[in-house]
Amino acid sequence: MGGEWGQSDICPESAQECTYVGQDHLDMDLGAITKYSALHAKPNGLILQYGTAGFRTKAEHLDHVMFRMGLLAVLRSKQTKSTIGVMVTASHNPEEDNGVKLVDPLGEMLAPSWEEHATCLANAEEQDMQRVLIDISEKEAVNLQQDAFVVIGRDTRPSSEKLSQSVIDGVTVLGGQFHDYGLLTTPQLHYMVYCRNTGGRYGKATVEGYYQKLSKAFVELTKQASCSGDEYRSLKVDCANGIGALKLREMEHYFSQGLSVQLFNDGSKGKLNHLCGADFVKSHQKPPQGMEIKSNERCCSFDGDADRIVYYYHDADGHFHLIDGDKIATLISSFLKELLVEIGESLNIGVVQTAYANGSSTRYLEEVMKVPVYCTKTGVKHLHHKAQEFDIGVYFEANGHGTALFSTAVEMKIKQSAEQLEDKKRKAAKMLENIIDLFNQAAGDAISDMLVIEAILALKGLTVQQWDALYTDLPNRQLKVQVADRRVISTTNAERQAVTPPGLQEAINDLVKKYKLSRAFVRPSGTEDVVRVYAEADSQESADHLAHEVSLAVFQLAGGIGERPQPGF
Ligand code: NG1
Ligand code: ZN
Repeated sequence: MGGEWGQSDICPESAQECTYVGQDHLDMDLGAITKYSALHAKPNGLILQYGTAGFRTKAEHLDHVMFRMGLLAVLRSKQTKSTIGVMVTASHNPEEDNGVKLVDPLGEMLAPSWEEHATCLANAEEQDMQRVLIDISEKEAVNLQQDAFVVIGRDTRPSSEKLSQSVIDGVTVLGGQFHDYGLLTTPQLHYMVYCRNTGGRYGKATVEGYYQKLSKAFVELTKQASCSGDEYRSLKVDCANGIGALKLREMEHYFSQGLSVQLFNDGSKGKLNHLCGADFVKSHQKPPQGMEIKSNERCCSFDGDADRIVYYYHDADGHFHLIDGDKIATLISSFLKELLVEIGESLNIGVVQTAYANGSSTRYLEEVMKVPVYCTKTGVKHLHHKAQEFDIGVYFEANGHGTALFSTAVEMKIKQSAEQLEDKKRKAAKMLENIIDLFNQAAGDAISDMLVIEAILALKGLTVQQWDALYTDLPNRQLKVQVADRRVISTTNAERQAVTPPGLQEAINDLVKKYKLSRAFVRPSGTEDVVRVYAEADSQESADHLAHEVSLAVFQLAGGIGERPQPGF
């Protein structure tokens, strides 16, 4: 399955699964909806699913989806009586792709029941579209008299401008008000939604407001750093030829007192995400093209919509060292814990990871840092949700998507401490107050995370090598296997164990036993039509062998198609 319509095509049955039984509705201008919908007609037979990152596929198949997501955003806004966000992006996917996701009132991912509505609405044939729309309103008890407000952002893909216009058409035909922010990073759009729904308490809902809030906190923090000099104050940034370049360039002068950034892959020549960007660097474990790296220089890469970041450097022997989301989470949580000890607060701090987190990072956090670690299913909404359970929750996917969340009670407490405590403690509390401001608490944010990391390195006087040396990653390998229907694989225990097909988990257990310090798991991808295999072990050779053997087990037991997985990478 899959193939022709791209990565979101994972649920051909979903159109029939929608059980809407509608009646006419007087509060919608059905004539106008029909008329405009015809201008954004759905290609016959196209089925897409609202996956972990919204809808994603080739840009030319998305016009109707955009229009319909404009309609849905209005309904969600009316129902929640809040501003809803719509982001047009396909993140790290190739330039030809595009995608769309809705952002809920507190800057979070769309609620699961509305993901189902999104799928049904996107897949309804033209003649059924109105009925589905009405039925969603009824099911969700939407008051159609309520005002609606939608904010829209888009990345730099050539297709994004036109597609965001289709979203606007959908919003207006249902009588919604909107603000089009134009070009934004994904986390900036999340920030705007959060600001607008919290009466400006979180920040000003403008790009300028975002720059000012983050930069002020960053400059305050770095003023306190005793280490100065170029080594600490300069950073090379690979912007994946995407929106991150534009926004970082706009923002640069706000924080230049504390950090000087040199931008590469800024979109002036290369193609978006092509041989560059965080996803490329993480999955190929090598530096991006288009960036000259001298030994021990600190470098980082954003992905195409600037919600992921990874760091790296070349050592004196020319070896490449990747510092991924796990090590970022470790640096951040260690620093936060130290500050809490200094302030004398015993707050409940937790780190949230997925099964892809390197075993060494989990061990280091639990055994050395004594920080509790939790594992959730893949996809930031799961991590974000879990992180909200703590006073301070730090979450990162190994691929560099993550942030830290602070409960309202903690924010208040720290604010008070920053005013009341005696000198040394007050300084630590003030630092924590600024760190809280520097994090984008609505979503993982490459720009915000970069500034947090840079501030911590400067404050602790850590070089990139010292940071890297906190622990040594276990060698690991990720592979993809093509199967006829990846839904035959179901998992449990935060995706670390396969429940079906029968015999697969037993086979993996037997293979894992053959290697030292080993671990392996398989899961169906939520964004590609493949099964993902992950293995780690005490040596690269063992990790590679284990990954290959597990791939063969998947191929045999889960209906592999095409060529059998071959050894060697
Ligand atoms: P899938 O395709 O479900 O593995 C990938 C990433 C996720 C997340 C989503 C959304 C890995 C192994 N998986 O999901 O972490 O970022 O894309 O973009 O990195
Ligand atoms: Zn992204």
